[in-house]
Amino acid sequence: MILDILEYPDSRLRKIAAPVAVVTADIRRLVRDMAQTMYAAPGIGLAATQVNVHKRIIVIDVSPTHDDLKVFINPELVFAEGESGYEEGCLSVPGYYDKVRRAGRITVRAQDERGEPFELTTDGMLAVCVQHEMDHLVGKVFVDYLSPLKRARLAAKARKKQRIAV
Ligand code: GNR
Ligand code: NI
Repeated sequence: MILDILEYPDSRLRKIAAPVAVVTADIRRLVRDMAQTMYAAPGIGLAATQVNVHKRIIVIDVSPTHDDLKVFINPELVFAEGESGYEEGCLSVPGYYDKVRRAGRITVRAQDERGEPFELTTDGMLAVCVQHEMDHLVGKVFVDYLSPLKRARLAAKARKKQRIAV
C-alpha cells in the first residue's frame, strides 16, 4: 500500500519518533508499505515520520537498480567522522535541492525487519541518506540546515503552495 507523504512545513514532521519495542508482523507490514511508497515516489530513503508514523523506522535503497533495500529499526549512530557535502532533496520538500554538510563516514547500529541487530559502517551517498533519515526521526528536515534567508524564502513558497492546494 502506498502511503501519503507529509510535506514541509507540516508540524507533524516535527514529532519525535518512539523506539520500536518488538518487531511484530504489523511493523513488517509498515516496512513493506514504506518501501513501496519510497520506490513509487521515487526516492532513495524514507523515514516513518514522513508517513505520519512516529516510530524509529527507516528504509533506504541507494542502488541504481532499486534492488538493495536496507531496513533500519531503532537506528543509533555509534560513530561518525570526516565531512561530506551532497546536494540533498527530500520527498517532504518536493522540488527543492541544496547542499548540506554532514559526517562523511558513519557506523550505524540498528535492527533489521526480523528484529536482528546489525551494524553498518559506510560512506558516500548511503552515509548521507542514513543521516538525513535519522534526522526525520527527531523532527528535523534538511532545510533546517539552510541559512535563515534561504529558509524564510522556502517557507514563504511552501505556505503559498499550500494556499493554492486548498
Ligand atoms: O529521495 C531522496 N533523495 C535524497 C538525495 C540526497 C540526500 C538525501 C536524500 S533522501 C530523499 C528521500 C527522503 O526525503 N528521505 O527522507
Ligand atoms: Ni527526507
